Order: sequence, then structure tokens, then C-alpha cells
Amino acid sequence: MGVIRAEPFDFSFDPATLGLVVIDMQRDFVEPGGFGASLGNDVALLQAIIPTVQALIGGFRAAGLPVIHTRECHRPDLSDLPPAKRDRGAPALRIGDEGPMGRILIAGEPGADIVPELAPAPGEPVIDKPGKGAFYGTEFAQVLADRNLRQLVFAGVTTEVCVQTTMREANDRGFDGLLATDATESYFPEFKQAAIRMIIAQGGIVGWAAPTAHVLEAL
Ligand code: TIU
Repeated sequence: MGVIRAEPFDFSFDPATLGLVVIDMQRDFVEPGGFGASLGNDVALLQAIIPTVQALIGGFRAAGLPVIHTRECHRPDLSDLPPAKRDRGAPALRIGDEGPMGRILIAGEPGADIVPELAPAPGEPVIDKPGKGAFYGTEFAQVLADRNLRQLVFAGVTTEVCVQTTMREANDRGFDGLLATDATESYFPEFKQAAIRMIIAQGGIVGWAAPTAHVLEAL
């Protein structure tokens, strides 16, 4: 058994059931001209966590523990894109529109790729998801079950949208989840802090939180 120094209390884990889930570290969210920028966001904040996420991934790989990646993206024919998602708000570019990194948030386009620094290694699953949570409309639950994973460390973007949604979905399915607080980011710093507080409040109502250094020292 291992122990990660965490809030609201230590996170005990069995290395045989522990995995890392890296959420949506795609060019569409962290580079100018993509989906995140089309919504009016400054992407520089998100770019800054790439080295920390890289270190976290490296630690899991070195320990021989599974790393699973997700990407938020849609089929080229938009058949998995609810009109409510496409039509909401007044973005500069809508999902499926042509942008500087190809069609916004569409599988196979350059913008939907994971940033090169965090490229999945051969054999690491990549879950393409049409929603904010990684379970909806995907094989994620099966991928976790196939690897006998019960305890998940989460990283990626954005903290209060896809990361928090996936942590909550995992929590309801009986997983223990720990958020690596410096390997996740939001376009809104105050939302990131609030999401972390929501997750660990009430005795860890959704899960745990710890900095990457605490995770790495426990692997
Ligand atoms: N807009 C925003 O903050 N996030 C998303 O749309 N998707 C993810 O969080 N990946």
C-alpha cells in the first residue's frame, strides 16, 4: 500500500489499482485559435501547467502504472454534437467551424490533438468524449474495469468543467479520486480554487487533492 499526503486527509492506495487520468490537454484548449480561445478565454494560464502534467505522467510511467488520456471532440459529421452544445452562446467560432488549427473540437483535426509534450505513449488509452464528463458516451468505464483500476489521480483542463465533472462521475461509480492541484488549471483562477474546495469539503465529498510533488513521492 502507498500513501499520498493529501487534503482533507491522507490518500491510501493499492498500486495495483491506481491510475492517472489526464483530461483534455488538447491544443484546442491551451493554444491560441482553438475552442477555448473561441469562447473568449486567455489560454496562457492553461499552457503553464504542461511541464507539471509532464512530470506527473513521467512518474506514473516510471512506476509502471497506467496513464489514460481523454480528449473532448466530436465526429466530423457532428452526429454526436447536441444542437444545444453547438448553439449556446455567441462564440467567435462554433464547434465544427474552420479555425487556424482545423475544425474546432473535431476528431482528427490538429486542434483536437493532445499537445506534443504530453503525447500518449504506445498502448496508453485515449478516450474521445463528446461531453464534459469522460463516462458519457465512451468506453471509459470499460477501460478502467479492464485494468482493474479503482483509484484515480486526475490532471488536466479545465478544473471546474471537464475535470470536476469526470471526478464527480467517477465518485458516484465508486472510485476514489485525487486531484493533482498544480497539474490542473482553469481559465478562471477563482473557479479552480472553488472547485478544489468543493471536492475536498465535507470530509472529501468528491475526493482528495494534493500537489504533484506529494503524488510523485508516493509512487
Ligand atoms: N470551457 C471550459 O472551461 N472547458 C471545456 O469546455 N472543456 C473542458 O474542460 N475540457
